[in-house]
Amino acid sequence: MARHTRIVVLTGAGISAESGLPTFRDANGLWEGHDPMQVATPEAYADDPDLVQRFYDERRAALSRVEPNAAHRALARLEAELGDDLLVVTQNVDDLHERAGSRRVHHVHGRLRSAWCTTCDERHDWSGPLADRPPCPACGAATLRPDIVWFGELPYGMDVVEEALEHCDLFVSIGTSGLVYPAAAFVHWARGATLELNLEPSAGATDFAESRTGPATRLVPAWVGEVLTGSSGRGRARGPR
Ligand code: BJW
Ligand code: ZN
Repeated sequence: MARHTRIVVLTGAGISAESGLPTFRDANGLWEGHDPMQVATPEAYADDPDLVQRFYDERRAALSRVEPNAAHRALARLEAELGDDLLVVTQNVDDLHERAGSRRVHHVHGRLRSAWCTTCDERHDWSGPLADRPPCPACGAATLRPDIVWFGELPYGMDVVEEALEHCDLFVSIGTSGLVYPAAAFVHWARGATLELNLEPSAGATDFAESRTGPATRLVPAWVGEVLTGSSGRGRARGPR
């Protein structure tokens, strides 16, 4: 394995699909007749907070019924070898990377298992429902909302992501449609080689130097194996566009 290889991995809903969590934009993606993209907005929360809370309560509850898959576990294995030279940036709000053993995981769109009090601005680890309006453990106000980044809100820790992308040798995007910004632009911010792993080519597939198609549970362990054995396939260097 090449020494001093710094890798940034971006993951999206596709990496958790084979664990049983639905992606956002797949064919039968309606929730109680609503498009999830319409529910995951500050406007929807202002109009119908109960509906939005139930949407996230159900997804938080679903986490205890699913397990990390071979793709999550392969990334944890890679971190065990690379340590600080690997950063997983995830758009996912599930906790499957952590449960697979990854520690360097940065959730740009927040976490289902966190609640944010809009009165005192504290965040609390949270595993139960929020629709029944529990009091904030810090200030007592019944103003806890899902700690999730909705459209129009600022993703978390973009400074950390920018810094990592500026200094990486390889950027790998796994299971994301490339339709939501700023994550869709990370491939342009990355300094090194670029590689996409997806079930089918994403909207931005041609922006990557190399793109491989197939299920994450097959592609990710295979790619991690290549990195760990030092064989080819760490993602080709970016060529002229
Ligand atoms: C498999 C697989 C298998 C399946 N194996 N692969 C006009 C132009 C440009 C930008 C904008 C615009 N108008 C507004 C914007 C900005 C907006 C945006 O991007 N809108 C677009 C719709 C155009 N973005 C924002 O508002 C963001 N904030 C922002 O921009 O702030 C300003 C700013 C930022 C930074 C610097 C300066 C200023 C916030 C975005 C928040 C997104 N929130 C959501 C919901 C909350 C989380 C939740 O409820 O879970 O995040 S939306 C939803 O999309 C969710 C996801 O994280 C995100 C990405 O989806 P993802 O993961 O890609 O899933 P899918 O379903 O789309 O794709 C699945 C993929 O997996 C597919 O490709 C499949 O092929 C693949 N797949 N099975 C491998 N087995
Ligand atoms: Zn509070």
